[in-house]
Amino acid sequence: MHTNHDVSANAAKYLELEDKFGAHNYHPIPVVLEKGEGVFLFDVDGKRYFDFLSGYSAVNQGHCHPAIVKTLQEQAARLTLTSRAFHNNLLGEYEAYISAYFGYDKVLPMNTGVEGGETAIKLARRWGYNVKGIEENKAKIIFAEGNFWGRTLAAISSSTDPSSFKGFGPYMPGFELVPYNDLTALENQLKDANVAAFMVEPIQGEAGVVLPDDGYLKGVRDLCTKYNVLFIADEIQTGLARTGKMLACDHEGVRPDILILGKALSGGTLPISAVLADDIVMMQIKPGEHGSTYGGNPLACAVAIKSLEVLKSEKMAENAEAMGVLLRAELEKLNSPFIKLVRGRGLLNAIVINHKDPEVSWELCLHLRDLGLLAKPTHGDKIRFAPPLIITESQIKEAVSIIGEALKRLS
Ligand code: IF1
Repeated sequence: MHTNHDVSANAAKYLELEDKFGAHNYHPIPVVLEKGEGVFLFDVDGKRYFDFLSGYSAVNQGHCHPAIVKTLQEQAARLTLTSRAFHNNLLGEYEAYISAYFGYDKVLPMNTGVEGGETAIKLARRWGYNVKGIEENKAKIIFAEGNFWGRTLAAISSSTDPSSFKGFGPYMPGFELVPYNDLTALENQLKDANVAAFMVEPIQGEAGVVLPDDGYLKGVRDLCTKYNVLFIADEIQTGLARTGKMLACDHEGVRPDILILGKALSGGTLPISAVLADDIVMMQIKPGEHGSTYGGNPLACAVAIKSLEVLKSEKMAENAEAMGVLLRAELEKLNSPFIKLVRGRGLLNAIVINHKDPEVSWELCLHLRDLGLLAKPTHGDKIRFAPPLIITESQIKEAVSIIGEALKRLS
C-alpha cells in the first residue's frame, strides 16, 4: 500500500495511477522520477537525487550517457529490428567485438538477464548430453543457496527465497542446491556424473552483497575442471566494471566456461543480455533450437558496442575500484551505532543495519530520499549502495554526508 502523505500532490497522482492500473508486484520507494543525468536523478517536482541503486547496476555508465544516447538515436533512426530470419549489418560486428572483449569463441545474444540464465542452462544441458555423455533427461545443474537470477519459472525453481518461488509450483526438475561459499559441499555434489554445470554469482547481489571468501572462485574453477562440469558465472550484476574489474571473476583470475552478462550491457537504455562460451559448448545448439525475436537486433548491437567501449575508454573499472575504497572508508568514518557492517567490492556495496526494528532500513531510505539520495533496502536489514561508476571523489563525500545526516534522524 502506498502512503501518499509523504509525497507532493503532483507526485501522488503518479502513485495513484500505478496503484489502480498496474499489478502490485513491486513496493517502490515513493519517489517519481522523470530525468537522469550521470549520477543524478530528478523527480517530477525538479528535485535532484544521487542515484545509489543505478537501476540495479544497469546504469554503470551513468544516466543518459551522451555517447550511448547518441548511438541509440542514430541507430534508431536507421534500423532497429530485422529478426534473425535475416542478417543485419551490425550483428557480426558486435559478435566479433564482444567475443574478443571477453576472450570467448562466440556469443549468443538475448535480451533480459533471466533469458541469459535460461540460455546458459540450455547450453549446459546440451553439452552435458552431447559432450559429457550424460544420459538423456538426467542432467543436473547445481546452484548456490541465496542465488537470484530472475523471475521465470526456471529461475524461481532454483531459488531459496520463498517470496520468489512460493505458490508458483510445480518447479523445474534437475536443479540442486549447495551452500554458497562452501567448496566441500560443492565437491560432494560435483562427484555425481550427471552434473552438467554449476551456476553461481561471484558476489551474491540479491542476497545482500554477499562476498565469498578469497579463493572461492578459484576453488570453483578447479573443482569444475576436475569433475568435468561447466562453470557458469552469472555476472549480470557483478560484471561490466561494477566491482572494480571488468568481471568479478577477474579478481581471482578465473575464466568461467559460460559467462552471462546483462544489465549494463546497454548502460540502462535497453534490455540486452549475452551468453559467451567457446565452440565446444556453443556449437551444441543448432539452427532453430534457441533464440528470441529481439535477440541480436541492430539497435541492441550498436548500443552494446558503445556501452562496452565507454567502460574502457572512461576507465570505469579503475574508478569503481578507487571510489569503492573511498566509499567504504567514509562510511566507516561515520561511526554510526546503526551501521553494523559495511561490505562490498568496487561500487557494489551494502550496509547492514543495526537496529531492533527491522522496518528501520525502509525508514532510513525515506530519510535518504528526503535529503537527496536514492537507495533501496534488501532483505530487511541491508541497504545497497551502488552508484554509477562515473561518480567522483567529491560526489562520494557529499553522498556520505547525506547518509550520515539520515542516520542521525533515526532513533
Ligand atoms: C527485479 C535484486 C538486483 C541479477 C542476477 C540475473 C538477473 C538479476 C545476478 C535477472 C536481476 C534484479 C532484477 C530486479 C531486482 C534485481 C536485483 F534486487 F533482486 F537483487 F539487481 F540486485 N542475475 N536482478 O541480479 O536479470 O531478467 O531482471 O534482466 O526487480 O526483479 P533480469
